[in-house]
Amino acid sequence: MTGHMHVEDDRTGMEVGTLKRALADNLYCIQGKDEYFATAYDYYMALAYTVRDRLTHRRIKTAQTYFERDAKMVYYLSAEFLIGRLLINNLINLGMYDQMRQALKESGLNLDDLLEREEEPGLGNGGLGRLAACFLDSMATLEIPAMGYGIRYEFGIFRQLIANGWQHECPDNWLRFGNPWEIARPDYIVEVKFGGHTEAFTDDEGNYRVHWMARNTVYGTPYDTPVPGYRNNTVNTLRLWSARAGEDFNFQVFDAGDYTQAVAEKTFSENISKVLYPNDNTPQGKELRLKQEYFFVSCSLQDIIRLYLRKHDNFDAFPDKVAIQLNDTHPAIGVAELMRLLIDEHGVEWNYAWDITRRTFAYTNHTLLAEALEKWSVNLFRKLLPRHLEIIYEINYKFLDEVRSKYPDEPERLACMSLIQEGHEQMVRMAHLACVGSHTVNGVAALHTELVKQELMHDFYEMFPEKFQNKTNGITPRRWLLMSNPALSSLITEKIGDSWITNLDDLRRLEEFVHHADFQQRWRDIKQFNKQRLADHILRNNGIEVSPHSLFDVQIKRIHEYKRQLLNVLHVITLYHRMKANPGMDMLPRTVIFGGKAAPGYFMAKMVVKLINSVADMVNHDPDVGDRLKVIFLANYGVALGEISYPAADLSEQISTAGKEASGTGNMKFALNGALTIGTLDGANVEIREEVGAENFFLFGLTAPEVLEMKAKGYNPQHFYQGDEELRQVVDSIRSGYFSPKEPDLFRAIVDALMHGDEYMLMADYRAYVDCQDRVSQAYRNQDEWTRMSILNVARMGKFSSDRTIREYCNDIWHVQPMSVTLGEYRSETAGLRRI
Ligand code: 26Q
Repeated sequence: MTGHMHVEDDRTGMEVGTLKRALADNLYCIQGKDEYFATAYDYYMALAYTVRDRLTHRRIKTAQTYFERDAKMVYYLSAEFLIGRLLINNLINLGMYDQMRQALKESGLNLDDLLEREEEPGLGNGGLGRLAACFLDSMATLEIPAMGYGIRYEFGIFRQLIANGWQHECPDNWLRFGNPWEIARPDYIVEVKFGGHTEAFTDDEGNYRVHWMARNTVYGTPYDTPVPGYRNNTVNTLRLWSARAGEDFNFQVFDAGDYTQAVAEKTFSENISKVLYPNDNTPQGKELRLKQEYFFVSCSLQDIIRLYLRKHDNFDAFPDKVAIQLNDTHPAIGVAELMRLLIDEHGVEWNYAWDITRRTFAYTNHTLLAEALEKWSVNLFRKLLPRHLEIIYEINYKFLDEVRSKYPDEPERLACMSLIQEGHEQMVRMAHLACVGSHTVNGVAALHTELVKQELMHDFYEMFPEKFQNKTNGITPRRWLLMSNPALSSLITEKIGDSWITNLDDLRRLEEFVHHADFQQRWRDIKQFNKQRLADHILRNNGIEVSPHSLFDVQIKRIHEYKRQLLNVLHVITLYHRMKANPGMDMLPRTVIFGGKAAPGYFMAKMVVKLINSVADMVNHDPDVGDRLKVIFLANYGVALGEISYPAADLSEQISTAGKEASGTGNMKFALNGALTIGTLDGANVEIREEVGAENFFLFGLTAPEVLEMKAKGYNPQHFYQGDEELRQVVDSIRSGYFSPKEPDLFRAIVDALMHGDEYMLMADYRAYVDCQDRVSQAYRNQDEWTRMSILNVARMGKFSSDRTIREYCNDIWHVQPMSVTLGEYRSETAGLRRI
């Protein structure tokens, strides 16, 4: 080291020369390679470690700042964080993208090639997990003292393979080559107990106390991943817990001689953080899932209390220093766990503990599907968490007393509101626990919140109206525009400056250019360029050539009946029949693109995947169709594939049955990238339409009240079948085996679902949808008009930045303030070593 060089420049500097040397050092010292032996993956790792060093410096400063100033902290508890690839995000947020590209170039390496080497962490299913990741980005960017807590799944969401049109699942062994972003913290290991029984006793002061004699212990090791804000010095932490069996595992059982049982259970506790449950909006009541939930919640709460007690010696200030957000009911056991920790472990008295608990937690609801509300059998609870069951009973007893005194003449309310559902098997209702134990309950879009208040949790709303709030979801403009659509970002920045990146409302200034012919032309060229990029991906992966001049009609999201991918297929088949009946007809060329995973046990969803692929096979190879229609199923849809799909879409399919999609966030990613939406009045579509203007949105279908009304009057799907010739043809062709000639009965279940019951009202909405699609095609023929609408959509999407959402959580729920981090120099003499 030369004498005059700053220590900071040396270890964490961002100049091209410094970066080149750091890359070489990391390749040598961490990967243990030189240029003769290094693989592309080694270069990727060296690059990632070089970035991590810059993050670490800021992360330590951030933690120090929060600690020294005893900041009120937000703890976001979520069973899922679908963060996506980190390298490019970290480069951009640290403001070192250009320098790093240059440093690599001067070292003979190409950044784009290395970016592709990163495994995508798939630690989530879909919307809920991705929302948590957008929130982390916004909290760091807004300088909010915050930490995410979750599970370090060894296997994330399965990789989807399509073979012969069917979905197959492959384990996602994402850690096999190592993860350069995480740092293990074995010094913060915590113990989590399971099973056994409880014993009451009287302590020295004569108080009633309970001892939980657990059957076994699992250890949680935290792994920290840095979360940088956009070009500030804040680097927050995502702390994920990994499970290990205890050393002295279960020795009582050993003594009893049941050796095999003990060893089997050891594997069982190490299974806790093994795999993400791949269900989305359909909870599976599996014992291992409940263990996962309790495991990460207990680890996190113990960690939160440990951090709090470094600055405090009693719990008086706990709710003023700690805000805990429950991302759905998955961490709702936290309500009982905090009570247990306060009462049993820290000797706090019940009423005081209950007051602290309720002032600490807030709960976000993400669903309107009554069947998707989490419930756990009381027997399972008793077996796994006997102390928590006692606490839940006690909470319930006191709560039902309140209900009784508020509504003395309405005893029927008790059964509806109880935390315990009676019946042949008693169940714990996690949403009721979360609601009773929180100061605030929020929905994720305006319509959703209204339906939570009026339908899903109406009794609770009547009893605690002040608890309920709306917090419309948002997405981070860093990942979903700046990073994934560099061409459009540059054009926008050229015209209005770059303030939109952290103040998305500034996109409004694009409206000024909406009539400029040259601006429109560049806007179109960029969409064309992004479509070509997706077309290349499709050619490589599906072997189908699609025209970037066709309308790209895209539906990418988890496969679920309520999301109605099947309605989209019915439209595709309609277009196909029209061309078969009239081969020469002038039809607007379309490429209809689907992507999404089906839960492995969800039969109907898997049948829909097969149907899409069967229709695609028929349509794509029919010479009568030619270039006018192509159908593509993109395998293994996830964050990375979303990043190339949203920028390439002309049309965004948001067609759920009204009243079923809580919010949707894909709808926002499309619109922010200049796609127009065809959609129902569901979830956040309502607010998107309000913002972009009804004239720039293709609306169709029943409204939520109309759906309820039609069902109440006795809905008969066959009425629509009889009354609509095109619909009849479509259903008949599926039923006759037209798309499955070798197995004519293959899609029987799909046809039956449509014709009998049609729970999601596809038949009722079919005509409105197809007519609306015809209007879309007409509109697309006028490219100037379409481009104008596309620009206005982007210009008016400001509301849907997750920065706005997080500001609202901070002001209305968490009551936390931003805290800026000042970056001192990195000096080894002030770092950790001097303490040793
Ligand atoms: C629960 C118990 C056992 C196993 C699995 C689950 C489970 C897992 C994931 C239940 C639900 C989910 C995911 C739900 C989800 O993604 N909901 C979506 O949340 C988005 C963010 O708020 C909304 O935009 C979507 O509308 C909503 O569907």
